[in-house]
Amino acid sequence: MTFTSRIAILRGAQLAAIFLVSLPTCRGDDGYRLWLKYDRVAAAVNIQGVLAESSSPTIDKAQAELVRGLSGLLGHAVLRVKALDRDGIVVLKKGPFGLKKGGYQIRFRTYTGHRMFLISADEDVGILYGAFHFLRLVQTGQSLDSFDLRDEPRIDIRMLDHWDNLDGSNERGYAGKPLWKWDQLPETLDPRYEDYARADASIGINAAVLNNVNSDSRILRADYLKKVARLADVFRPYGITVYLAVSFASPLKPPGPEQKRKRSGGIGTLDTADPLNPEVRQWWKSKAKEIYALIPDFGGFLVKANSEGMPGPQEYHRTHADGANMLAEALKPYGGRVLWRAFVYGSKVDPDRAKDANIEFARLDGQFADNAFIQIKNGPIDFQPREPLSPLFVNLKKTRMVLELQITQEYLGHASDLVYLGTQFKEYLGFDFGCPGPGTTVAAIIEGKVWGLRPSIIAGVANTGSDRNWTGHEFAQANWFAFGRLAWDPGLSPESIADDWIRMTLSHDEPVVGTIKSMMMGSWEAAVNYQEPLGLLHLMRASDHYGPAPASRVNKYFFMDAEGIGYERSTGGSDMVSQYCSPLSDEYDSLQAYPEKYLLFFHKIPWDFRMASGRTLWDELCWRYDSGVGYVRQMRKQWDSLKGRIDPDIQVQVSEKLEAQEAHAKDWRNTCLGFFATASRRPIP
Ligand code: GCW
Repeated sequence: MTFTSRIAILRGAQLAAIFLVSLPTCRGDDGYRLWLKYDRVAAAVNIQGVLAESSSPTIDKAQAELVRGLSGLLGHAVLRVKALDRDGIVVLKKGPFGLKKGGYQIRFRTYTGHRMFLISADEDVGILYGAFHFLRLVQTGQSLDSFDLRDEPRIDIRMLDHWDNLDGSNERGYAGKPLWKWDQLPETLDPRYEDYARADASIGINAAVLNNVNSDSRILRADYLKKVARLADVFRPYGITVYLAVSFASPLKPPGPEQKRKRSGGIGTLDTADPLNPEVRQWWKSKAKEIYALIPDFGGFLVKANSEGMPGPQEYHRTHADGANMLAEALKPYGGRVLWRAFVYGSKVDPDRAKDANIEFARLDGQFADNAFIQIKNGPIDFQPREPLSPLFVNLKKTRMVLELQITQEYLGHASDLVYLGTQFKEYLGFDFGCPGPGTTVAAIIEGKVWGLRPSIIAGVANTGSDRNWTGHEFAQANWFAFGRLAWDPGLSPESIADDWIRMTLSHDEPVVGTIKSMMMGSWEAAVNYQEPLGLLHLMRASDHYGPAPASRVNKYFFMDAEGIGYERSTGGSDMVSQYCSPLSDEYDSLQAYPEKYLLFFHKIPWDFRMASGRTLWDELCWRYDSGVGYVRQMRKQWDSLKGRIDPDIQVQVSEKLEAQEAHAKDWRNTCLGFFATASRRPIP
């Protein structure tokens, strides 16, 4: 299979030759190389060698990546060189240039008579990121004569949270087993660890929580810490800092056989985990000391406390702040951080689950140590297909926050549905609360621009696993990619990110790129429509969160009767709207200037309510479900039209998945509308 692609045009003669040729694609692609495919591209630029002015583990990796990548992309050997003695050398240069950590410049220059590319940064890791950016420019065929850019990350810590368990399983993972082979560590290193680090670094990810937030306290045992240290050694040259999710019960004695729930036991010798108990505090301090002796740049702890059965300070009548601050104190001497999750709910706090996290945490604002962060999921419930943003983002004004997004498709069709999440991440990051003033977007808050609190952190629950293609679905790779790119720069457009990913992963052929991009761009909206449109929630099967299983007309998430459907969270209902600030609270309270996408999240609406489209709510629901199915059908046609123009193996795999997705979407539509019809008693048009 061959195709012609024209990916770059040299404007002006200032650059050495770039010319266009037809090239074959690589056949039988197994997806392992992700977007770092360094197959020959149709454009050639005169690059002969890579010169590193200084050496360090990270700069050496940058140089090696450039040599490997450029040799593949250009189809001739690009060498490590020691002198700038000819044209076409990429020079890696360390500053100071006044760039922030991770930032870099890429410039085209003439130096001592030779034309060269300069990648410069103040820190080694900036050179590595610059190298990956340079490769991306070549790989995506961008015009090289405009190589004069300066790029810096807008968010300081860009983190993946792996929900990987120690027993070889992973929570909400759909791509095989966890990446880390705990039973083989620390003796044996899977080469995949380094490839994981390369992939992360290529999109600017610089932190990883290695284990599940439903943490097994054994992760803090000396034998496991050695395994963690070995992984940290692999990741360090790639600028990735390791964090661990820890159990609040860790200082307790191990669980006895009579304790059914393993989570209530620890690895220590104590009978309490009370955060105000001096022995407990000392236990954590000693543990921190032990960790930092092995991993000097250890990032810190992520904690899920008093949530879904995980232990926490409330068991000892202490607050989340007491718990977080105790850990913060233990980590402080070493520069470590505590990321304390706000994902808490329970009928004791408020019957409306959506209110719980805000009630529990807003009242503690100002009480957290300066190295303690509250990690907040985008929505107030969970990672539902679409949710309004959590009000906590504007109610914590004196507390550092982490935005937690979900890359793994727990509620969006696992690894079988093609759902591009770049658009979702962008919608959430760009959401403007409008108070204390316009421009109070989630991104601005997280970046520290609103309340002035740094460092800034964003986390994404990873979708990686042991599957050969890392993410189960080829297109789920794009979600990992998009997360990293948006974490680096929330200002990027999801469309341009998709464009890069397609060109790096699937094809340079313009019509092919256009078709795939158009499939991706509407795919999240379509999945929302065929699963839970207009702010509906939790209609999926309770166990695995896959497929429709609406159970009862009156439940925790919505009510439905002959009158209508939805959850009344207005001032006349649970009053959750008052957790937002004005003008948003008024908007959500009213039915007028109403964003329809959240309509049924905030209100119970009569079936005959007139929607913006002119349709009644009932007809709109039917229309939305059906349009979601229609979109998938359309994606199938679009994908089929690409036969022969993309790698045949990937074509077949994705084609099969799209077929299953259409069946999945139809199942959602038919099941949900059938269920709603039992209350609406209206025909499905
Ligand atoms: O939505 C729930 C998931 C759990 C997950 C939890 C959380 C890791 O169903 O599997 O546990 O969220 O985020 O803690």
